[in-house]
Amino acid sequence: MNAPTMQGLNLNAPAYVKNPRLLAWVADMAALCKPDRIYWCDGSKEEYDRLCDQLVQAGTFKKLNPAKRPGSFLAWSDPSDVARVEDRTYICSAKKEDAGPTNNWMDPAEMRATLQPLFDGCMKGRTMYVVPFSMGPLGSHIAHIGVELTDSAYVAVNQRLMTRMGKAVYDVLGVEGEFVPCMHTVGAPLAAGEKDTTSWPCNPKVKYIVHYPETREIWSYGSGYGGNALLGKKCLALRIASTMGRDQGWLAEHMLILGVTNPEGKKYHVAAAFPSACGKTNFSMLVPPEAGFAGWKVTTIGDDIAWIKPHADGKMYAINPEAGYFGVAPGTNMHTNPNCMRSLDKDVIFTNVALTDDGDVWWEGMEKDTGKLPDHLIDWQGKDWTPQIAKETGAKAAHPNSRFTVAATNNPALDPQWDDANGVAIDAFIFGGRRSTTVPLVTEARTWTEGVYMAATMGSETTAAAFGAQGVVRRDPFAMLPFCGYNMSDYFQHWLNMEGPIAATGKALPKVFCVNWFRKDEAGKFVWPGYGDNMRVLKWMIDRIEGQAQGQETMFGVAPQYAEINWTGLDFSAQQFAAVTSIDKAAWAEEFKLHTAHFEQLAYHLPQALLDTKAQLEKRLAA
Ligand code: SAT
Ligand code: MN
Repeated sequence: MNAPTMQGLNLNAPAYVKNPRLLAWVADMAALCKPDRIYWCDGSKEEYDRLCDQLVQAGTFKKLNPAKRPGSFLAWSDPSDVARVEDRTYICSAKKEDAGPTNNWMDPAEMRATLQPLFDGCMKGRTMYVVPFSMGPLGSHIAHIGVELTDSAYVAVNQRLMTRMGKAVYDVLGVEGEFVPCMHTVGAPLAAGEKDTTSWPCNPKVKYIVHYPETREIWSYGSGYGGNALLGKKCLALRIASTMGRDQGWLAEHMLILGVTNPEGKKYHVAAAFPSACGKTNFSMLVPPEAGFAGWKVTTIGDDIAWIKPHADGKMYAINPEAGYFGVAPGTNMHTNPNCMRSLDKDVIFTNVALTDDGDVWWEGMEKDTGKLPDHLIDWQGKDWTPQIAKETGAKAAHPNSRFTVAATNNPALDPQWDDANGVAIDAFIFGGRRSTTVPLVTEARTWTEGVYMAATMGSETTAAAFGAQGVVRRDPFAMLPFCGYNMSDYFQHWLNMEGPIAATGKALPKVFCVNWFRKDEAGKFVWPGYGDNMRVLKWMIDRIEGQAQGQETMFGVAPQYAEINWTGLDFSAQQFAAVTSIDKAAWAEEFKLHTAHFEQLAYHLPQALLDTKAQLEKRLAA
């Protein structure tokens, strides 16, 4: 044991931790945060079980009925701590322009001065967990290591499911290796001798989710919720990694990665970006329709984040930096996502779903599987719930942003290459938002630049994954608006720059598609069935890759002809097809006005190529 003491506190580092910079940093942070003790996570099953037991003792976890949901737990958060807090999330680059107009910015020195007194003593009465993790397959040249210091055992156990966490990370780190320091506290220190009576410690008043892109640091204060507290996810794998990617020539994206294998055994890989809570997990676990798709298989590499590197062979290789799923529970059922439901059979941490009378979990949407609502539940706030109460008050049993945390290895559709250190070669990128009007079901960009334009101008109706009004269209370029660690216009340029090195090898770039599963009719009903039927669109994309579908030119790229889609087993008329693919000239004229406003906001460093593309599209619209 290394045993330097900091102000009387034993650092207690295991002998296998050999990185002097890490040891010094933990000592410094312990001196600052003043925890009662330090615990170094080894990532073992034994440790996981022990920490889960402690969480049960503390009242944070309820152990679910082992006959119904073996190895699983339910946590209910503080009612104020249920989503990412974008207005409390900061990119503290040295220069404000480098954070850009879409990020909150504060001068790094000023932010450090603000955080110093908050972190001073913030872990009093609590344990500081040292959580080492690899984002990406251990030792992969595309992967990066992070170490999170947290006073939340909930975070430690979630990190074991969400990342490659534990002892093996120190072997990769070695003496010299680099890691991203991730500081996290729930911001609820205890007075001397005070017992913690809260089952979800957090700071309901003060929250800061802070990134220093130049020094690659993350400091998170006051929240225990996923995206604010599991710092490997949005903070490291997107905000910090996107800046690393800009500097080093790769991409960190808010994308699922899936494999599609055709009946002849040829496999394709697709990376797809959608804003939070737009069905990324469902799409990544898609089950092709039985009729018409015999022999087709979809497999999951990742459901939320992709790190993508161009290679000298002219292909772009992607890994999933994560090792688990932190997905939205409501709406998930055997129809929308059977693979996900099967993933949730055992060894799951649920957060903010409802508890059934027999010790299992429930959320809105599960009634589709059972044909009826449960007679009685305890809702996510610990209150009685009955169908009658729901009818009278509109009370939801599960919070709309309630989540499950589960290891990827639980997924029956897990891709055999999901943990491949080299990643998989991407054949197509898909960009999609949630739009009830205007944007067609699917179009293919005619050029790389047009694809970047489509992604850069993506809009989506807001959801419960972030605090704030729901259902308003906001521009969410590349589904990265809340997750890009630097200036969005520089990010567009970075994407445009990707074309050069690939084109120089003589290889074709991945195709780029824009999709919208969410068009509604006059009655406000979704026209496209979505879910498994999205396979029909995926198949058309593969036909395009293989040069087997001619498509038809539209103002906004190449669209499928009705006859090019495999309709076997689905009753979907040419009229319905027109309703999801039509381009409404007046609506698009309005849409382009919104693109103009969006580009005006992003004027600083906005690539001229995007303005030129807009002018060309408007000319096509007028023609
Ligand atoms: O950011 S989270 O991981 O909490 C969920 C999301 O918004 O995608
Ligand atoms: Mn996400």
